[in-house]
Amino acid sequence: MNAAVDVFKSQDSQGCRLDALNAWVAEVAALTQPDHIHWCDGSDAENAALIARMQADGTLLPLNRETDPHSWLHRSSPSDVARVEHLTFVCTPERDDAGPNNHWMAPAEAHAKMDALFAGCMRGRTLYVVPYCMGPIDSPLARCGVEITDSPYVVANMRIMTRMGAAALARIEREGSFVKGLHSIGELDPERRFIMHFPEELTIKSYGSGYGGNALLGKKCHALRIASHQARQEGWLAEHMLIVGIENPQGQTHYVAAAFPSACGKTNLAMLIPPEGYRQAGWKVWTVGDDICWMRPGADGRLYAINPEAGFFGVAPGTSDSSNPNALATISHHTIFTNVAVTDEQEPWWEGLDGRTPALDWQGRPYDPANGPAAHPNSRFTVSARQCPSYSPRAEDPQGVPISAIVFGGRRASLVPLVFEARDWPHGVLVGAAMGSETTAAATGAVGVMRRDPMAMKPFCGYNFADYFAHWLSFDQPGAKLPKIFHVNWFRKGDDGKFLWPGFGENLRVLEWMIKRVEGQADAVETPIGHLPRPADLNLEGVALSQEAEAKLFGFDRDGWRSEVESIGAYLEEFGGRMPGALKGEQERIASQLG
Ligand code: GTP
Ligand code: SPV
Ligand code: MN
Repeated sequence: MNAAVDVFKSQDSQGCRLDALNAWVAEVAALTQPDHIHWCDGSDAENAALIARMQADGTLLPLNRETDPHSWLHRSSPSDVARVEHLTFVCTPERDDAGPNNHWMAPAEAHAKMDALFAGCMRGRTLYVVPYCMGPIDSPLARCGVEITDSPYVVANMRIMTRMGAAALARIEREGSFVKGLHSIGELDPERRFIMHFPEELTIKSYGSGYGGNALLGKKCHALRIASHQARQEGWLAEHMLIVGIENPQGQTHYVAAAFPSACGKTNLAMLIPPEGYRQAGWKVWTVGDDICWMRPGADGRLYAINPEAGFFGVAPGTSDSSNPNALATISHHTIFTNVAVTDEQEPWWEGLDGRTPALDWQGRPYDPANGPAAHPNSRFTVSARQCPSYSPRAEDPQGVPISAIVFGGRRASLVPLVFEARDWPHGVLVGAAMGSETTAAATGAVGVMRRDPMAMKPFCGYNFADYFAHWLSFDQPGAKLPKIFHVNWFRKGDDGKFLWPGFGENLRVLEWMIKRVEGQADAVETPIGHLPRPADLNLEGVALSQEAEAKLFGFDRDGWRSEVESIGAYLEEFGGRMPGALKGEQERIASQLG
């Protein structure tokens, strides 16, 4: 497959629109010195050859052919298991354009640093040119990119996560523009690992990691950090949101977009299975996307959204037949598992799956509870969205789906009630900007520490949050028919430290209330923080909530909110004069109502 060093894709075409791509590939090849260059076409034959090669060198380990046909296990380097936010940079000419929410480096310095790492790094390796499209290939909302990588594992994952190959290359040839992503796994040395973004140059350089968000450059690097910058210039939004369709018994479907921080429930909500009573009544749930949402106003003033991805890179631990049967069905074949455990029958296994005891842990050692969890807490599956039983028939609609409600949420053990509704769009933007959540294993560092994570974009916004909030506020224009904005918290804990809300499928009860609010058919109580339902406003039939649970999930703690809103004010201050006055005004208004 890699016999020829084919630097140029179409050398013979005159004035070809791939000139820029050809020139870049030649430049990167001269820098990185690969033994071979392979242009990916995305075909089955190409994928089979890559997989055979990875099986031969141990990058992919076979799983049980009967229970998990065409699925593979990848064990990463133990020091390369999550995103590295402290090594991720936004490199704008002006530091202030990246904002206090990003690590910043001057572009020239960052290029020099990265190019020194890339020099000669592909000697003895194959350079893969991976053309991809984020979004349905025929969608005006979609955008293309090309990732150059020396990792066949990255190629195989990109093939699942994006529209990769010949069709994407044809679109790039037509449009002439694309995002450039250069990636090498390098030596997988955490000391020589950087993820650099150059939004003005539509360029990404990533070195030293093979992990998802650091290495699959179409995902967080392109579809969020670079795309958020483009979206601001072009009048749309690139968000860390799932997209789900909720069909009521009358057959009407409302689409909801929800931003929760990493490992806080997006995949689960996107694939929700209605509780028994709802199923019988005719409720259905349709998955459009589980991680990223691109949306823009349509001619009718509503926001229309696409999922730029073609697959799911989902958290394995906690996925079970009771929590997420749709995910379990989705990953029953043609799935790449990364850092899960295996049973003695070579079946993939993780904490929360079932009562079995695994044979080998995620590092391939005989399982010993003294070594910690069998599966890494951030172990993941990569799988095509088309395998999902609830995959929406509208998921590939080039025009996107109209959004009725936007939901923000995080892990908040205390204070924050189950659900509340923002008064209007500017208040909703404040609710998103004020989001807080306890950190998870999706990024390296301490787990369970509360931090501000506005709109679940703290690790992913490619520019200054103050400008980002201003961009959000700018959608509130005459003629706009904007979604209602809500905030949820599935993770409120009781005095015993246990979750008070059953979560998962039961979350549909909360979504039903939201949809009824959108339709003007449900009640709520007005408080300074927004509209809260009373327990009677939700359908709680069949849910046994203790008195403590009911009080905490539906209660409004004025004193607690007074200090929360004060801390939100202090957070907004961190952005200085660049913070839009309208947002500070919202915060001040709520603070004064709280007294
Ligand atoms: P990323 O892929 O990192 O962006 O994460 P995500 O937001 O898609 O998170 P995911 O749905 O994979 O959930 C992460 C963890 O939260 C899993 O262990 C789930 O079991 C757990 N979880 C999801 N939904 C709920 C819920 O409603 N209640 C509770 N208690 N846990 C949940
Ligand atoms: C997240 O961390 O939010 C993920 C996984 O969705 S990654 O692709 O690694 O960013
Ligand atoms: Mn995510």
